[in-house]
Amino acid sequence: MKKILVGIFIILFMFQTSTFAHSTLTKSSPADGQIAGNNLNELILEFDTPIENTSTITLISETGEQIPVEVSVDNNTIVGKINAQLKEGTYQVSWDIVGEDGHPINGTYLFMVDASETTQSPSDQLESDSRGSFNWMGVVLGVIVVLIILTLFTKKR
Ligand SMILES: [Cu+2]
Repeated sequence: MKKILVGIFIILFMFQTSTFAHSTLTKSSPADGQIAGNNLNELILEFDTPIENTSTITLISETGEQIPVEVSVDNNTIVGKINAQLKEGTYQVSWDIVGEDGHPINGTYLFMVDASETTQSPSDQLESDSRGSFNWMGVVLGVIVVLIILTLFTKKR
């Protein structure tokens, strides 16, 4: 009976920590501290869980000017379209979200705009990131398959 109770407590504890973990920012474009070109026209923030549609971001220039962004939320991602061309300087992104567990969470990070840089569009960048890891997985799987075939072949002989 004691063992069962201890087991139940352990399961409840694990369930609680996994269910009630705060949502956090896992990836953004531009990233924290990144130097972007002045062709930058969108911000993309990815979180580790789905977030509420009321979640938002604000973009503030180093002179304290708020740059209008058209915010849309899709599952775990916030996209902010920037309709004006950004001047050179440092910008602060503030994100203010309601996570999967209903907790409001916020944070800020900075990025720079330098006219001599040309950034890929953020969505291209995120796509090439995932494409890169997919290719890597493919290579690993390929090597494993070759090893299995070689092992089978040598065993048969
Ligand atoms: Cu939370």
